[in-house]
This record gives sequence, C-alpha cells and structure tokens, in this order.
Amino acid sequence: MSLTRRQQWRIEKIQAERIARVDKASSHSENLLDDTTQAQTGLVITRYGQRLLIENSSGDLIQCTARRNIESCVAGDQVVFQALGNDGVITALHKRNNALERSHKLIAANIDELWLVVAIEPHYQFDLIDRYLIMAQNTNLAINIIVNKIELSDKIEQVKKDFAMYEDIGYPVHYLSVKAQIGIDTLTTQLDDKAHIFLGQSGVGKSSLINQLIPDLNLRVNEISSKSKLGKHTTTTTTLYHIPTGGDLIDSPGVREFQLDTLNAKEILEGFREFKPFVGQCKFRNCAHINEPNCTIKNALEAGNIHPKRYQSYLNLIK
Ligand SMILES: Nc1nc2c(ncn2[C@@H]2O[C@H](COP(=O)(O)OP(=O)(O)OP(=O)(O)O)[C@@H](O)[C@H]2O)c(=O)[nH]1
Ligand SMILES: [Mg+2]
Ligand SMILES: [Zn+2]
Repeated sequence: MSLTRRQQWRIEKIQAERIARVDKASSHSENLLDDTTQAQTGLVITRYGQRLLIENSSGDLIQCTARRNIESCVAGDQVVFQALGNDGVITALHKRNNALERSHKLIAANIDELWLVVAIEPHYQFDLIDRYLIMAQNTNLAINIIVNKIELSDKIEQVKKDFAMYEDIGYPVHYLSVKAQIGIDTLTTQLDDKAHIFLGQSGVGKSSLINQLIPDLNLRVNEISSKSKLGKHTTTTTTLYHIPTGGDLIDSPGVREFQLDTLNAKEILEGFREFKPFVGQCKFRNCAHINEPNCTIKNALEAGNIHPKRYQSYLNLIK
C-alpha cells in the first residue's frame, strides 16, 4: 500500500503530536490522570512477526503490536506505546539517527558501531567482507572485524596476512577464539557505552561471543554442519541486549549472501575507502575504472597503492 504525500504528512503529524504529549506528560505530573498517562516511551528489544517486545523506562518488557500506519519498527528503535494490561500498542516511532538495511530489509536502528564477525570455519570470504565494509561506509558507521575460531587455523600467518589488507586501510581487526578464550578480555574493553551490532554469516560464533560478553544470557548456539561447514541459522530474530557495564549489544541472524542492490555504482565506489584519494582524477570524467586509459585507480593498483583483491572485488560488484 503506498500513501499519498498528504496521507504521509498527516501520519507524521499525528505521530509527532503523540511524542510531544508523552514528553509533556512525563514532565508534568498533574497530567497523570488524563487518558494519555498510559502512553510511554520505550525501546524495541526484538521483533517476531507482527509482535514486538518493548522495554519501558523501568526495564519491564511489554509485548506490543504496532498500529498499521506506523513504519516497521526494529531493534534499537524508540517508540511511543500504550500498555493495555499485559499487551501494548505502538502509536508512534521516534525519528531515527540511522537505520541499517541489508538486501532491502531493515535490520536495526540507532546503531553506533558495527562488528563484522568472520571465522576460520565457515571460512571467511573476501567478497562478503567487502560488502559489509561498503555498507558501513555508506551508512557512515564505524566497523570492526572480528576473526573468530583462530584456534582452528594451522596457518595463522596467512590469516594475519589476509587481514593486514584491511588493517592497512584503517579497519580494526581482532583475532579471537571463544573456545580457547583468546582475545575476549581485550574485546570487552572496546565495547563502550554505545549501541553495537554483531553481523556476519551463520555459524561464525556471534551468539557464542555475546554469551561470553554478557554472562547469564545463555543464548542458543548451534554446531555448524560437519558436511557443508556452514552454520544452521540458529539465531532467527535480531535482538538487543544490555551490557551490564553499559552499552548495548545486538545479535542478528546470519545470512549466507547479501547483495548491495540498494546502492548505485557511485556508492559502491565510495564504499572502497582507500580509493578515495584517486577518485575524480581519471582522464575521463565518467571513467568506470575498468579498461579506460589514464585511469588513476588502475594506476594506483599498478603502483601497489590499491590491493589487487580489493580491486577485483570492486570489479565483481559493479559488473
Ligand atoms: N572451534 C570453535 N568453535 C566456536 C568458537 N566460537 C563459537 N564456536 C562454535 O560455532 C558454532 C556456531 O556458533 P553460534 O554462536 O551459534 O554462531 P552464530 O554466528 O550465532 O550463528 P547464527 O545464529 O546461525 O547466525 C557453535 O557450535 C559454537 O560452539 C570458537 O572460537 N572456536
Ligand atoms: Mg546466533
Ligand atoms: Zn578511472
């Protein structure tokens, strides 16, 4: 169903009024008796189907459904809701700082930092890593790479060489093993008082890691298939957890593949942060940096200033 601009404007106006009313009610206790008292601001913890779990300001969880005219809410969203007994209804969505989208699907909102988790098994893939980095670049969010299960590698030097390519262009890389308890403490000190989200393929250990970082949580984790070495899609909903020392951690379900089909060629190019100094200086203004003569990107590649794997990844994505 698509709304006319006028309908859209009207819905936004009503939502803004509801938000303003709750803000006002919470600052004027004399309003406590009018019928808006049950309207409160809450945080979306998770969504399953049409139902949402909302946390109110006292930390209680309330199951809610959203009014039909409210845009889809996701973990991390701030909403206005009215509790009706044990149930509730969401009546307005607060303006987001940002929204994270993957393959046209909204994943989470109001994120401060992304953590891409990869592993020795299922083995990391450069093109998938590059897709996440491009997504981060285009949403203006900091992204860190976690390489988990390093105790499984007998070629750790090669692994470090592979990821040096990312460290060289400014992405922090953390080598970790949940099983062998390597690197966990250092990671803990990096998770500050912000909203962090763990992303990556199924079976890399996102939930296992969150279980380490938030004791007593006991999230379900699952063996990866011994035959295909792929994860079994154990986590099915994106869920926000509070870190006891401050900050939030969002666990998300692993995906095997994702396309950057919401991005155009320019955005994909901008997603390669180390290409930036060379962009805009090619002989042809509309240079696609493939076969054109006097292309500064290709010159940078030949001079060793752009890694061949990254350039190949660029070609794969724009073709
Ligand atoms: N060998 C080894 N196995 C690990 C390590 N960390 C996690 N695992 C195992 O990897 C498997 C998958 O872990 P999960 O935490 O379920 O992975 P996930 O990324 O949350 O997967 P989805 O929820 O499907 O996206 C489990 O059997 C874990 O015990 C590690 O450091 N080393
Ligand atoms: Mg999981
Ligand atoms: Zn060029």
